[in-house]
Amino acid sequence: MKKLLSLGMVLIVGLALLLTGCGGDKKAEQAKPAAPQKKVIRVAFGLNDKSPSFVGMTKFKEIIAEKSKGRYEVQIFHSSQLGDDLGLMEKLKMGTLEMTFPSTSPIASFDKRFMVFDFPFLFKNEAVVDKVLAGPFGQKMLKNLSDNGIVGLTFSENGFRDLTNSKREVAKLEDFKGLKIRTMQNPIHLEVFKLLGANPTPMAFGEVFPALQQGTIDGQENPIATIHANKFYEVQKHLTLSHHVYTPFILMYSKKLWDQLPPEDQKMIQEAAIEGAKVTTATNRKQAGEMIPDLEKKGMKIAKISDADLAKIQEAIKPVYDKYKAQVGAPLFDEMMAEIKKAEAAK
Ligand code: KDG
Repeated sequence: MKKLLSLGMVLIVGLALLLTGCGGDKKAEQAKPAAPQKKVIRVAFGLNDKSPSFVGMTKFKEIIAEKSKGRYEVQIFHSSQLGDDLGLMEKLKMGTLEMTFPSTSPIASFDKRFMVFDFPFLFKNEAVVDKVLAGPFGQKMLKNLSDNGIVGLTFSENGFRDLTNSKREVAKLEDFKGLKIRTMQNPIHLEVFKLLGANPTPMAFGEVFPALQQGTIDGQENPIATIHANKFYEVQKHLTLSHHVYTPFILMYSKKLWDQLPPEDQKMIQEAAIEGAKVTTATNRKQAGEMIPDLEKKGMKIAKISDADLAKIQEAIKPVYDKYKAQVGAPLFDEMMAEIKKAEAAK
């Protein structure tokens, strides 16, 4: 009987070991190195998933997945899901977010040197923009960001900005009078619209559509692709092809988090960012041309500014140059103007 009992015990213990995967195998499993944790790069921004930037960031995500062989995963947060430009840059400085890409204009809130891009009618065309941003001046501006806990990876394109409003056609200086225009959070942009006789108000991008819809503001200004992607045509009848300022985007990384990355990964991320930015820029330029007829089809009335009216507008906003040149730093301003002249002269 005793023998039978102990045989039964042996059988039960054996069965239990089999079911739990056996002591020996378990040890082997524990000894196996744990699969390396996927590193996450979160990139957050204000524009939506129809924007050229979303297309560019999707390319960035694909390149990172391929080049890192799955070690890194890029997560995209569009439409101000994680906050507005100023809040996102704060997160980068604190090291609680990896990447964002504001226009250069809100960067002025903590570094006035970046207002150098905000003077109106600086760049004649995209070829000049490309030369200046890729040249020594542009590269120096990217490096300047490191004074603020941010790594400037590369320029990308927001683009030439055009004006929309719900009140009337704007094609002459007098037409700006009293219009409540939303601007980016930047003193030069505010001053320009004041000098034109409008009533400007700064606002984060995420608040613009509801403010236009509710009529707290009459108009706003942004590149064609954004006007289209964000359906501003649903609440704005008038579009003026003013091209009054060009704003670059800067793809940026938190310096705190960047400094923790191995150099080969830094190189991979920077190269992927440059490729992503190229896709954004090409998409933006394609859309800028293609989407004007569609905006017209959707009911927008398109106005152009004649050369004579443009001269009057430019005269009215001249004081902004004297007022802000010193704040930006006269040598920096002069350096950029020299680069622009050089780029304009180059074939
Ligand atoms: O994602 C970037 C946007 O938030 C942004 O900078 C858009 O040009 C812009 C604006 O008008 O705020």
